[in-house]
Amino acid sequence: MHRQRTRFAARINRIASGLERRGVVATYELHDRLLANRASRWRYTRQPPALDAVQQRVLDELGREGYATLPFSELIGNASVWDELEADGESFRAETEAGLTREGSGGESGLRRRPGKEFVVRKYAYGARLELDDPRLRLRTNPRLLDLANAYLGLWSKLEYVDLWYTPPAGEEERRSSQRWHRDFNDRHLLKAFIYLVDVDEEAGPFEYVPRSAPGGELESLWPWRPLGENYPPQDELAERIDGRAVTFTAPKGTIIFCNTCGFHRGGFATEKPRVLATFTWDSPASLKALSERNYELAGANGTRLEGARAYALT
Ligand SMILES: O=C(O)CCC(=O)C(=O)O
Repeated sequence: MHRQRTRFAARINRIASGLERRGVVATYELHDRLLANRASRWRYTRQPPALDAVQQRVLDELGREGYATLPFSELIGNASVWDELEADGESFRAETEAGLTREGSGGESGLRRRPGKEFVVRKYAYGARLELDDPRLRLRTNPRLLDLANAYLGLWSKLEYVDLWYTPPAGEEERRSSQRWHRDFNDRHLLKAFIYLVDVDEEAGPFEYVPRSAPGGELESLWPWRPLGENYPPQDELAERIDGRAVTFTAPKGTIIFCNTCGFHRGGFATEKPRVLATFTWDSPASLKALSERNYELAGANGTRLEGARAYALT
């Protein structure tokens, strides 16, 4: 009797989660095709950003390869913006290393990690409360970045995720989770930026990417992106199919990497040295309606006012 009940409960759960999945996919498709994204495409078309030559080059590379990389200072010439980010990175690094030392001696570290991806320490993880006039948010709404994201996605995007990451070296463990090849589940319209805050060589777990594997690229049909689809293919088979085409982003501190992570990517497999970076994700309103969740909320405006695409990205 008990066994039967358990089986019955498992079946009901399967049906319920199957229905839930279908509901999520249907909500996403509806918002992508008709509701939220249509409105945000319309806003973009009415007020397209004016890009300069550097932004245009990044946009062209992103369109062709699914990624683009350049020195942060080439994109954002105002040195104080970099100085602020670098200082933020340094204090996060110091706090994290102090926490890891406490953890190593059996104490409470107070470090933030996400379940399933414990190998990355995050400044915010979920539930950050950011003020509009917080210097850390200023970079995130910097038009040099946001205009590019919107031009690439062809709509007014939402800033979904902002964070600093510290990946401690883990020796030669097995690759886990996002250290393995995968497509991100968040959205079909997705752009991430990773800004290296330390020099990253092979031992610091560089980001890696398969060019032209995002939707629209010639490798899109390899285990293609689907809402809630299978996003981790068999690793050996994938390696065989991409046949050495992956790019490894070993690069100096101050490098920014833009990429569409609907394409295959992996990273953060730091073996000997820590990796510290800042990361942002822009996606479409449809994603926030169905597939993803912001990792921050706005705590208050303190008299700062944003308008147009910048306000839209944060609300
Ligand atoms: O840590 C990395 O380099 C990869 C991160 C990643 O897979 C992701 O942000 O989706």
